[in-house]
Amino acid sequence: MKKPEARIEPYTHPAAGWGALKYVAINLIKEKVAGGNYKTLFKQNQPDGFDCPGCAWPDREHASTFEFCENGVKAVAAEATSKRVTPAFFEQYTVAELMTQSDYELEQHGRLTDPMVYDAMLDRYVPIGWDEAFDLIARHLKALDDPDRAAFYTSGRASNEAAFLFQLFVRMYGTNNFPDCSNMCHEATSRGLPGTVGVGKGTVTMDDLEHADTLLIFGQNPATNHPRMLGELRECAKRGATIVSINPLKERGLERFASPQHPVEMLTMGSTQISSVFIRPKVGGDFALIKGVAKRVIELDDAALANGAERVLDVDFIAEHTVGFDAFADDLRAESWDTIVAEAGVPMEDVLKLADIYVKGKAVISTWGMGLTQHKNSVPTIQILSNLMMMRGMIGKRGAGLCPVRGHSNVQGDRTVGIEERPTQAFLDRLGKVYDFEPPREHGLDVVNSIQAMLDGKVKVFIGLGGNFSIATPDTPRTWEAMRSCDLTVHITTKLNRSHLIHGRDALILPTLGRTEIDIQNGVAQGVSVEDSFSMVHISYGMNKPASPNLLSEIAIVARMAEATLGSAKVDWRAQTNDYALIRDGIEKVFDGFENYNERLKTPGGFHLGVASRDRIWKTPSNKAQFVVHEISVDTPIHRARSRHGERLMTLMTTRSHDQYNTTIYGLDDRYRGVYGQRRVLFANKDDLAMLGFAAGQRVDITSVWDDGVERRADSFLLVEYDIPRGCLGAYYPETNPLVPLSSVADGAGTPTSKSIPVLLTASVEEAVAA
Ligand SMILES: Nc1nc2c(c(=O)[nH]1)N[C@H]1C(S)=C(S)[C@@H](COP(=O)(O)OP(=O)(O)OC[C@H]3O[C@@H](n4cnc5c(=O)[nH]c(N)nc54)[C@H](O)[C@@H]3O)O[C@H]1N2
Ligand SMILES: Nc1nc2c(c(=O)[nH]1)N[C@H]1C(S)=C(S)[C@@H](COP(=O)(O)OP(=O)(O)OC[C@H]3O[C@@H](n4cnc5c(=O)[nH]c(N)nc54)[C@H](O)[C@@H]3O)O[C@H]1N2
Ligand SMILES: [Mo]
Repeated sequence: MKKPEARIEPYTHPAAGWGALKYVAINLIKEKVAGGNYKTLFKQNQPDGFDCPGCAWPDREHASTFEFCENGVKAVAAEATSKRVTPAFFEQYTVAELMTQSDYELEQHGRLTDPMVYDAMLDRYVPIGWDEAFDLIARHLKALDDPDRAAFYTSGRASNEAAFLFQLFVRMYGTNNFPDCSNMCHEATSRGLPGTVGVGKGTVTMDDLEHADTLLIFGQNPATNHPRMLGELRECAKRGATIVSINPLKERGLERFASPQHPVEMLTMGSTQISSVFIRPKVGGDFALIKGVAKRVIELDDAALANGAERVLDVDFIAEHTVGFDAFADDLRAESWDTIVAEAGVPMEDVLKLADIYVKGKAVISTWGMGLTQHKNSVPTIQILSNLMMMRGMIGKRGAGLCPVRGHSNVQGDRTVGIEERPTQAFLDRLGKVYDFEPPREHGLDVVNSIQAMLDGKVKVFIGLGGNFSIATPDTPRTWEAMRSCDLTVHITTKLNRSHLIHGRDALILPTLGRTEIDIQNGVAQGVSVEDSFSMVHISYGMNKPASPNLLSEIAIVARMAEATLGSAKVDWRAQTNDYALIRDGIEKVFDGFENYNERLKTPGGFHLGVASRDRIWKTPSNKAQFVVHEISVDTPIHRARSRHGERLMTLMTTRSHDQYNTTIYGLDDRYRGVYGQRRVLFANKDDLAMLGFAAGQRVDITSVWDDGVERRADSFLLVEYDIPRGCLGAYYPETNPLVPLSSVADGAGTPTSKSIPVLLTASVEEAVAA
């Protein structure tokens, strides 16, 4: 493979546009997508096609026109690649040899074709029959003295059917140990919102987006991670809506956008301005910023009241629908502006400007991504944001609402159908009744706690339904030690990744169909269903020929694991595999909102699952939306580290580049941020570079500051001068995951704090040696 030229070159064009088309062509060639599979791209998100495995942004009524999305194409092309990882491939390399390849190289080998088992004598993966593989799993699971000694991971691409069957199998086996990617992603949303509005999901739909006059986009980079969202934002901007980006970085894609859907814009080299206002808190400054805005709303309302002007608060909404407002308002009045400004890292004018925009809005939507959810105070941040929206009744009315933008295409659906380590007793009662068994009642392990339990010798079997656990998770060396201490690791997967190489004593790689592939069971093509960020559930049918005749669907793999482990006395697992409609019947019986599931999936575009808070029904203990009081913490690990190390202490955020899908690296460019041919870069403020005595272009080593005596480092990052607030640094995930301490998590959510890592920089040892 020719190594691409590494360079830094600021990007001056609008997002998407011709640049995106060019990159699409490059990707299709690189992935060697076979002729017939090109047509798949045009069936993405079509009524009779498949759900894009890219992201969880909803589809415009599962659109009838082809919605062009560069990163959607990359996701599809990665699955439709004609490259294959066959048993012959595994014969060529020992696992130790494969370990020397980069994550990018591992991914580039293509689709896995056959089930493989680890042979310790050879240090190689060798072929295994499916039956033997399931027997091996069953033997390990049955040998454990307690079902809680196994952990069952789910990544958010798994369909509702696969996820539901997986949780049924695991709960019948006897544990609630369900670490999932959501634990690292929107967990703070799922834990925070129930405390304020009762439901851990967003309240808006596409119709609301069409009627909003103000959009506040917190900590999100849609041009890269939810490109189809830009099409919607473009419409909003054209309509005259005010779009504010609240982000330490001025992400290029939120400035200007050229829509490939609109030929005139493309041909005239035109573009649409997206965000009109950029508010740039320091990393982790959102809680203080939002609290400042809320305080200002109170001040404006007090003034309006004094002058007999129109109230700023929605007093009717507050009176009829909420509890706790007085204590909340008192706390805001008592909060110090100095603390707000210092902790938000923005000038007072910015707080006032944001408050002004918010109170002028008649229909305000707040969206958010990982910039809000991966900090120690993420749960309070989500709660104060929903409280801010409640102050003006911006929930459950047309054009307004809460809009967490999920990551994986079915991460929301997986949680809906029971992938949840902290299940409610009511759900367990119902599941147990429908399937005639006594489910485990104790709460189980999330991602971080699973890793800790492995380190403590308490979890010995790991089974992963998709994902790349060893790379996506924090504290890489400790996580690897944890995984290697297992008796058995199993990965149900489409492509080779590092997690397959960080294995237990016994290890299996079980290759599966991707969502773009035709899934025939019992002679009939099966569809699966997924739920997007707007709680729309729809069916998805694969179109491509499977990558290998020896692949099983995820559902078949789960069912056969279950059958081998538990037998078929309670559930006829084979029947479920033969007809996925039977699994949906089960989902319908266990969960509200899925009435006539199979029938309703036939509606083009699917159906809305119903979100109580959207209808102003508050599923909280008080049956009202709740205002909650949180203080601005000035004693966080970051504060403590800074008091020890002074201004040299930096806060590091880890984000995605434009050429990756989480741990899957498609290419080495991040063109909107001007980075080409490399990933080990570190964005830093010019004044910080001067203060630290470094220059752009120099390489540095990064060390985390944590109090457990463990050295955590990531070496040799190229310093790039960047427009980022002082005291903050940015780098890509997953290269920086060794820096995230396992014990550094969001309070109440357990999410690794991947967006706020206290670090110090030193000149790279490599560089020092060379000099
Ligand atoms: N092409 C592509 N699409 C994807 C993915 C992918 O990797 N590639 N991943 C999918 C998944 S699983 C997810 S969860 C989503 C992720 O989508 P995003 O939420 O957009 O994820 P990130 O790139 O991690 O970071 C988002 C933004 O947070 C900002 N940020 C960092 N720290 C802070 C902070 O303290 N405050 C604020 N306000 N902003 C901050 C960063 O500058 C960045 O713009 O995308 C999904 N879609
Ligand atoms: N430092 C840092 N760490 C982070 C984040 C961050 O922003 N910063 N983000 C976090 C977030 S938001 C998330 S969601 C996690 C992601 O964590 P994961 O979901 O575990 O990771 P992915 O990279 O999405 O998983 C990719 C792998 O999934 C497999 N795969 C792909 N498609 C399919 C399929 O259809 N079926 C099956 N069975 N397997 C498939 C392929 O083998 C591929 O290699 O990472 C988290 N980690
Ligand atoms: Mo995610």
